[in-house]
Amino acid sequence: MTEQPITADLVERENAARETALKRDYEALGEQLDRRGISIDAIRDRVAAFGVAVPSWGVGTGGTRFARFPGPGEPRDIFDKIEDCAVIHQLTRATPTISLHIPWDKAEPEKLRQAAERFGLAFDAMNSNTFQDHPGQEHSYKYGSLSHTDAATRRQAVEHNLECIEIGKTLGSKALTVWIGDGSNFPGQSDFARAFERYLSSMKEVYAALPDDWRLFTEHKMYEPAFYSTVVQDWGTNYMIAKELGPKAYCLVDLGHHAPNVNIEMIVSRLIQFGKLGGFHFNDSKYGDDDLDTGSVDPYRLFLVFNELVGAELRNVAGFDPAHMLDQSHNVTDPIESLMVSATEVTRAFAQALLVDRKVLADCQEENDALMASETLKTAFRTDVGPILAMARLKSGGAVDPVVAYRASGYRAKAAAERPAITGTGGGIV
Ligand code: LRH
Ligand code: MN
Ligand code: MN
Repeated sequence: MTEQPITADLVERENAARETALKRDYEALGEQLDRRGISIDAIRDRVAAFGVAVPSWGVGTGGTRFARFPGPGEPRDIFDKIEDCAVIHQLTRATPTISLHIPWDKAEPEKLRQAAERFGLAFDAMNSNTFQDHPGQEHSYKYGSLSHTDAATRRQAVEHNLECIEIGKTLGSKALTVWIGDGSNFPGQSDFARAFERYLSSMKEVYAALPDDWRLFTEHKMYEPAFYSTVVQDWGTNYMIAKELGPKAYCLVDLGHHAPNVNIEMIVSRLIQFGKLGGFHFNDSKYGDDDLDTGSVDPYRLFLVFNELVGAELRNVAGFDPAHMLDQSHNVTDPIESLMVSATEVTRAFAQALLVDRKVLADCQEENDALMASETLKTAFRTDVGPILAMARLKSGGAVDPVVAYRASGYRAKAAAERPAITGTGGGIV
């Protein structure tokens, strides 16, 4: 029997207050979709089966390099984080997995596994961290990690990745995500080609240690912490890495890691076409790697990404199985609320993309009818799929309105009573 952090009574009570209105809204939308030849129940069931992973590092309050303003009831350790993740999944039914970051989440693997199992949760991709120095490590990553000029530092970074795989094996994870901050701040500081060669040869060692049923995700990012050049800076380099390493290597697309105005949905399409799309870190941004809540700034872009994903699925693209993960930093909100809303936004984009009339769209493309092609997408995007998402949650035992139910539960106040307050600190959160 899996445990739930919030009492079932509370959720039922909150749902009962909303059920009648929801059923009416669902019926009205069902009728509308029926006229468009779409079965609302079929969309609801697809949504109910959809999951996005919560980043363990997202449930604590984030910060910038200037300051961090912690909220009440901050998780003290990974076990508190797992409990917060359980709240998110209990109410949204959309986040059955957690993505761990090592060594931030380091604990006895078997205990981690049991803690998640207690709430019916599992683990998504493991994340390694060679972009910071950690207590007790011998060599510094100040000048790089997997691409460092010093062989001993590279070895240490490789070993860390191997350790992440080992921990992940116990946890039932099936993927390792590698993001490095390696790069340079001055023209001339680093030899681009030699740094990339060193990176590739380190990554070949990591790749060689992957179990047969694992995938390796490399995550590119244009800049930051390095501000002049970055070793794995864009999707082109990322694609070369995945090609060079082999069939278990794929590219991870973090929505915040691109140059401004880059057409991310087109990058997604290219990676799908050439069989190298591994997965996503969902978030939103206005300027750079802002790690804002998914869908909070540009929900249309999120929809356009999902439009590519649903299109690929309908084309039955061989081996197409991207991992969906959130990667956000919550500086001014309750992280649990932000993550619940963000998970909902991901499912919303998925549901909207399922509504695209693909036959009409393909015809418009053939006929070069630019305006109607765009309108076809907009028709799907403008459909308020809220009742579908709420009904999917209700049917799966979640909350019709997760944020309202969460606030009514008093979970944060209870957590604050159990978890001692953390005072504000300097920045340093990635
Ligand atoms: C880098 C990044 C990467 C890290 C996470 C904390 O900006 O997106 O995925 O692992 O942030
Ligand atoms: Mn990321
Ligand atoms: Mn990032």
